[in-house]
Amino acid sequence: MPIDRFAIIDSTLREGEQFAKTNFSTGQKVEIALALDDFGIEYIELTSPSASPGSFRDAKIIAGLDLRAKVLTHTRCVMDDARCAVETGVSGIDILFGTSSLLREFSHGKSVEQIINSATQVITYIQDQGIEVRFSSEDSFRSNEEDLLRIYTAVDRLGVNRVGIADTVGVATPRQVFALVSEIRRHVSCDIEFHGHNDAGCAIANSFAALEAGATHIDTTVLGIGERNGITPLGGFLARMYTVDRGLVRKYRLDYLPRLDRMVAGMAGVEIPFNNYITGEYAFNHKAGIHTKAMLNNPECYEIIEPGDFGLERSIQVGHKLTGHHAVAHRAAQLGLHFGEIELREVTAEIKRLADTGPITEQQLDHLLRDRLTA
Ligand code: HCA
Ligand code: CU
Repeated sequence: MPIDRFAIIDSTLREGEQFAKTNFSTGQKVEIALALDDFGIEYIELTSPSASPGSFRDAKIIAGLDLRAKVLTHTRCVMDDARCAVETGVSGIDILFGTSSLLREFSHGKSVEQIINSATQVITYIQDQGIEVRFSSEDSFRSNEEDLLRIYTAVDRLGVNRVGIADTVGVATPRQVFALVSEIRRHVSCDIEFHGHNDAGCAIANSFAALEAGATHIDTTVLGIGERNGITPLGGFLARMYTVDRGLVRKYRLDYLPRLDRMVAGMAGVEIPFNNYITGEYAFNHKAGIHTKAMLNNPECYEIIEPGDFGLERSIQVGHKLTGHHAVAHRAAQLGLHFGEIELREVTAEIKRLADTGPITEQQLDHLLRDRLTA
C-alpha cells in the first residue's frame, strides 16, 4: 500500500472531549469543525450522541453543516447507541469493542464469539442505513493476536469500511505496530485505521509505522489532546509526514495549523507547549553561533521544515553568550548598521561578556549596537 494513500480522522471533538480540561460549547464545536474543514481534514469524529443530550444535539448540528469532511461519530458496539447515532445524520459510525483479556474479564465479560455476534448485528444495521462503518478493538496491543485476527476477518467479510487498531494505553512500540498492522493487512481487504495514545511518547512514530505497514487512516487531535496525556497530535503528525515528503501533506492548508492550535489551546485553557511541533514558540528559533552562521547562509542547514509553509517565521537569537559575529552582523544590518571586521569582533566579545553576567533583552542588544557605532 503506498504511503501517500492516507487520510486523517481528526478526533478533537471526540477523543479531545476526553481531555481533562475541555468542555466545548456547541458554538466552539462548530468553530472547530469549520476550522478543521477549512484545513482540509478528511474526517471529523464526534463524541457518541448517546453520551448526553447535548452530545446528541451537537452531533446533529455538525452533521448538518454541509462540510467537505465526512462527519463520523463514535459509539459502543450496541444497537441502542448505533440507532441513536444514525438519527443524527452523520455519514459514518466508528464502533468500538474492548477485546483485551483485561476488558473481557473486568469490563463486558464477553467471549470472542459473542463479540463477533454483537458486531455482526450492529454492523449490518449500520450498513442497512447506507452509511460508513468502522469496527475497532479497544486496547488492541494487549489483546490476543489470534482473537483479533478472528474478529477482524469476520467483520471484513461483512464488508466494513475500516477496521481500527487502538493503542488505548500508549504501550506499543513502532516495531510492534508495524508487525501487528502488517499481519492484519494480510488478513483483511478493507482500510485500516490506527489510533495511538502518547503515554510513552510513541504516538507519532507508531502512527507512521502503521502507515508503513499498510494502514490507511490515522487518528489525530489538535495539540494531541485526549484521555490522560492524549494521542497523536495533528501538527506533530504533519511534521512527520512533511519531513518524509512534503508532497504528502500538500493536500492540507498547512498555513491554517497555527490558528487551529491557538484556537483549541484557548478553548481548553492551556498554553501551546513551548516545545510543540511546528507551532511551539521556539520551533523555528536558532541560537548557537555555529547554527546561526550556517542558517544565515542556508536555512536548510538546521531546519527540516520551512516555517513559511505553515505561515510562520524563523527567528535568530543574538544577545547571548553563545552568539557569533555572523548573527551580530545580521542583527546590525537589520538596524541599518554596518560594522567593520574589527569592530564586529569587539562588539561580539562585548555581548558575550555582558551575557555572562545576565540575560540581555532585545532592546538592550539593539541599544548596544547603535551605541557602539555612534561612539
Ligand atoms: C477509549 C477509546 C479509544 C477508542 C479508539 C478507537 C481508545 O477512550 O478507550 O475507536 O479507535 O483509545 O481505545 O479512544
Ligand atoms: Cu483513545
